[in-house]
Amino acid sequence: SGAPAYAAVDLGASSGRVMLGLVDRSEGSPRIRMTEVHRFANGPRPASLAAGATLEWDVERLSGETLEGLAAAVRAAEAEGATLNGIGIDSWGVDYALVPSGDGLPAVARVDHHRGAEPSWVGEAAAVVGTERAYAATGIPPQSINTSVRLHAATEPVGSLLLVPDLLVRLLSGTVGAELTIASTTQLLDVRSGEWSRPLIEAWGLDRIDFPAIVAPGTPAGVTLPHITRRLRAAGPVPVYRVAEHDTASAMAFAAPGDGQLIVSSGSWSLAGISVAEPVLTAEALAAGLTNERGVGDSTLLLRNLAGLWLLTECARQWSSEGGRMLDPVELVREASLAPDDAAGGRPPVFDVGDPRLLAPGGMPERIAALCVERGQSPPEGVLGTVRSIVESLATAYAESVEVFERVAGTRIRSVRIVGGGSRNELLCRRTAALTGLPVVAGPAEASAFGNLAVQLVAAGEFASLSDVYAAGGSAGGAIAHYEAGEAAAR
Ligand code: LRH
Repeated sequence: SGAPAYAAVDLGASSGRVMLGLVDRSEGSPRIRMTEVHRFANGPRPASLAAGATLEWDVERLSGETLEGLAAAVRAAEAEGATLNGIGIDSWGVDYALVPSGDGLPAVARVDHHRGAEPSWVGEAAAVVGTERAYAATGIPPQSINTSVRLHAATEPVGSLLLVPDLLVRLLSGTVGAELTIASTTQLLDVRSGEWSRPLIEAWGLDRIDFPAIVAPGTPAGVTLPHITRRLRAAGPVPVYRVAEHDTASAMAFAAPGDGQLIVSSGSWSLAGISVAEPVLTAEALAAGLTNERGVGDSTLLLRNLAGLWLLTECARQWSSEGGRMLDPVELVREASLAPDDAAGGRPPVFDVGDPRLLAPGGMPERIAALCVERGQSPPEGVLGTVRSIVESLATAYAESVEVFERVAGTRIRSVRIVGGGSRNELLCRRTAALTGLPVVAGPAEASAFGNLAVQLVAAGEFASLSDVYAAGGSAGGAIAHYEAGEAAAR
């Protein structure tokens, strides 16, 4: 009864949120309203059970916050006379749990954090399957965050491999599965067939692990288990969908191959990339460190995995603890943006935001200063100098990405689209427009949550296509600001 409502659980590496999407058909053409019903901070904590791992996620907290948010979604839907008709989960990539095989039983599991120290066997794993072979098979270059190298059969209890969203789908519905987009972040998926790569799994000695069957985004996963339905105080069992469970794939679900845009999903990470019809597996793509990950609708996302607002939140965390006063990263950027771009001191120092030395937490301002000095520049001055250096370095990396994708994919980029939290960062958008010389379209800020809803809405038959969903999404699914190929924002 009532208007249809759907809940998107979007777990980011620095914050999680639950959004309620309502389809309003009262005025002829449908409109989608998306409201936030729950938000919480997220981040790494020191690993409690160290078998190589140094950082982990607080899985109980993630599950608890997810359930609390879903209960809030049920209440918010009821307040609108609506019924919750679906739930989807998306999260950051690569991290996983190994849980006892088979359906049923809520999963209580350990999930290591990809920012933890590189396991000692990474070199060995890379030697067993050479870089070129692994890239040709999976489309993923060597990266210390890859699930393929974090997994080590000898130190892990054998069970089913569940990526984070699929772990939560199991908690909610009791069913086991592996959604395509999130599975494609592991470096264990065959880039052509979209199935687990048996030859690589065997070569890496991971064949005792159970790899659940891969399903496409939008596949129903079952309904909430009775005790979950009761805990959410839902009127009845709620359908659970495996959406585009990789947050990056959800954030980029509006993109289509050949659309001429460089998309930057700007959150804790910056994923700069393009949508392509076929994977790009050339030596040039490998040399540029490009990943081929799955997008919606049979597309491939060709991506550069760069640091993002993580640099800023880590600096703010350190400055807050040193200064005894909480500094808000958003406020810091606002203050930093008040200085003119070509202030007397000139351009702030620029460092490589793709440098793997920026992966781990701790000592971020010092590490950034060292990277600037390493490139023959002066270190950034003070808090605001460091903030400007971070923003300038991110914008520089986005601008370099235009050149990289034009060269490697042989395509022409005509505009830049910044989605995710970074789309609200005016200084970042303005500097990206200045350095690329291209128009920048910013938004939506909650791009992953909207993509999550979009896949559910099509799967449930509310809309015929993803583009229809985006057309009905207003600013929840579209632009929040436009920047000319120069400086100012036109609203
Ligand atoms: C961004 C992201 C990215 C990588 C990283 C681990 O949130 O999903 O695409 O996979 O997390």
